[in-house]
Amino acid sequence: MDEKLREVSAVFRLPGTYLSYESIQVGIVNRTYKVNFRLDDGKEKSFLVQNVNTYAFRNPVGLMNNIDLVTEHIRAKCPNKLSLHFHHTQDRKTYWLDGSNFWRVMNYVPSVTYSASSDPRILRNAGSAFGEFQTQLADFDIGLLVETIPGFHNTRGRYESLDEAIAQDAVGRVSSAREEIEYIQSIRDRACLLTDLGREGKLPLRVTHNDTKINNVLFDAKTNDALVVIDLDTVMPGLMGHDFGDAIRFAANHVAEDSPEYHRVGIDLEVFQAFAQGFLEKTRNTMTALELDTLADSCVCLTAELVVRFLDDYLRGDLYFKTDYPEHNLVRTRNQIALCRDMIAHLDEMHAIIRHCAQD
Ligand code: GN1
Ligand code: MG
Repeated sequence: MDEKLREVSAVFRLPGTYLSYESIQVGIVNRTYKVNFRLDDGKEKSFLVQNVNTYAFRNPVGLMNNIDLVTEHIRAKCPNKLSLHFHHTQDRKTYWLDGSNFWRVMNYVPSVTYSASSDPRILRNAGSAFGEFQTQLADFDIGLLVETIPGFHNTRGRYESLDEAIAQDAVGRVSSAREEIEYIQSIRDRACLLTDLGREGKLPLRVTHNDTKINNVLFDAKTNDALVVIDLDTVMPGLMGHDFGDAIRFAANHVAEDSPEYHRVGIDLEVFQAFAQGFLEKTRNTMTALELDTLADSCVCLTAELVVRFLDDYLRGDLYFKTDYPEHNLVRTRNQIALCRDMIAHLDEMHAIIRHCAQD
């Protein structure tokens, strides 16, 4: 890897002398490395090198164009806030295509990230950061964006893909996932609520982030203020509930999404409330009544969608998500099913919390 990263660093004309690299273990689609350099003045500086997964992102050039437009829009609005900065190659591109490998390089922002936290302030700040991200892009022309993954949050489409994977049983795993298949099929209509309302034109299309895991917010290590929202690969036209629901699915689970301790899986309502407070503080003035009424349901929709995606990938032989062991996607599936069940059991409380936060 060392040789490759030296080569990529040279293509992006990074300054100074290459010292070392570290793999960053966050994210289960792209591959990320921190490369460390010694500058001419003796100081050390780091950069983030990413190998974009072109199996997931079929149009990486369009994706980079989306990111350029969106970051430019946010920079123009908030010139004093930290924003993502991509390095250019000699021919002024923000990417380098090396055979089938798609590379890009960003400035490394000294910061901390959390894959989980029970500190209400951190959760509130994360909610506020994602809420603000949406409001900053409220006047952005949706027509300029390409869909980096067509049908990304089309839950009905995700179910159709799952149906196909079950019918094909390409790697002979269907028999090991009978119960999971049965459960996720039984909540199909509930899971597709957001998709259906969107299609019927009852929920407004907005520019959304679409991958709102809490570890996609960088925090100041000392103050825990949110610095910037990262991972803009899936910024596309979407629904408000996609961002809220996915964030809750990830951050408000008592355990990580791939934990096999299914009995501990469940929604932490304190975390839910703290995130909702931050998110609604920024968005409640622009939110429609139906968006607000379906915000709690969106958490179930997004969790069910991930069940469908993890299960689909398991049945197809782990083509999409990175896995560390053969049952990894099945464990993720089971975990997210347990979360789905628990959310459904607590839905009334979730609705009440949302209503309360909207009035604050
Ligand atoms: C992927 O790789 P990462 O952490 O950015 C996925 C999300 C899933 C998530 C589940 C482009 O995100 O949609 O919610 O894994 N991103 C893509 O951990 O598919
Ligand atoms: Mg991502």
